[in-house]
Amino acid sequence: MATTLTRRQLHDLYYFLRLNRRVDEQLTNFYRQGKVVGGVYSGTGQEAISVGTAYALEPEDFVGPMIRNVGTLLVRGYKPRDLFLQYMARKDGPTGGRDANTHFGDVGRGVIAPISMLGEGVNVMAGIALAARLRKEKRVAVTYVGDGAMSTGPCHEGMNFAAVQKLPLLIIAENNGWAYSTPTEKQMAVRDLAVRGKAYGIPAVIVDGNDILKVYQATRAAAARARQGRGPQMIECKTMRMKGHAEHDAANYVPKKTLEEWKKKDPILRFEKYLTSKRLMTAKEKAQIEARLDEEIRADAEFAEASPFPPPEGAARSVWA
Ligand SMILES: Cc1ncc(C[n+]2csc(CCOP(=O)(O)OP(=O)(O)O)c2C)c(N)n1
Ligand SMILES: [Mg+2]
Repeated sequence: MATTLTRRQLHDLYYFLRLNRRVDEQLTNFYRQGKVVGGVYSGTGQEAISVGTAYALEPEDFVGPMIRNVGTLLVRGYKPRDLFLQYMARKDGPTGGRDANTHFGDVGRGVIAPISMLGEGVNVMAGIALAARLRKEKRVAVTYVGDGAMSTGPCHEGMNFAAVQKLPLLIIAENNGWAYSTPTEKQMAVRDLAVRGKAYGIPAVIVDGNDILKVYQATRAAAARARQGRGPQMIECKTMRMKGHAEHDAANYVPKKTLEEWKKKDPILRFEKYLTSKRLMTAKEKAQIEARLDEEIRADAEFAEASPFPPPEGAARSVWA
């Protein structure tokens, strides 16, 4: 795992991985306490993809995170409280209680809100990349696509368009083995999502999505190529969805053995082992990071729970049609 990251940056990566996991855990607690409006979709087991890709970008780049990419939002400056408020549909949240999961964004932070119709995010982010080029801005746009989302027509239209137009689009294909209860082998006749990128003329690499340094390095390299005008780039990240589709889904259709095998490849434990074995993080430093997380999660959970629900008379505000 050769790397040019500084010790400080490595600790940053570890912090964001743990923050991502801790936010998901807190959201699960809120869900079980009946405080969440709707469902909770976690990125457990896939944190290295969200954090590693987002951390490798420049501030002017645009990301289009999907529901499991809370780590991307955190790296982009959103706070745990934003997620807590949002999932509990509170007034002080990013959508003021109008949406109850991650359908929010902020152009100022380069975050484009997800689109629920799977595959369409590719087109939207291709459009962002096109806009950047027309304005002669050196921005890269990043779209996250699941194995299931990659089966949709819009995804293929977007990939082809980006390839023909040579847009600075990064396609992060998250191959986590499942699309709800459908395993990838019932989803597609090829083994790798990467071949689909190549079929459209998009250079594609496959990385271990549970190895944050590999994800980071692949993203840095791909973003640099895209920035140089070499067109869209694809990174297929092999990983595993470690929970059900959402909290309501116990995922009894996933073989226990598969889960046990993937548990050993947990991206956070692996990175922690790497850092400690290479003496890049001491036990004391690790404890300090965890103490900081304890405090952040506690304070933000408290803040979110104290936030009121939005007033009913404001329900029609921002409704255009
Ligand atoms: C066009 C479309 N069809 C179906 C759905 C319902 N749906 C939401 S998430 C999901 C599974 C997505 O699987 P994948 O793309 O692999 O992402 P993952 O959940 O594994 O992160 C489905 C079928 C949808 N949102 N959009
Ligand atoms: Mg999937």
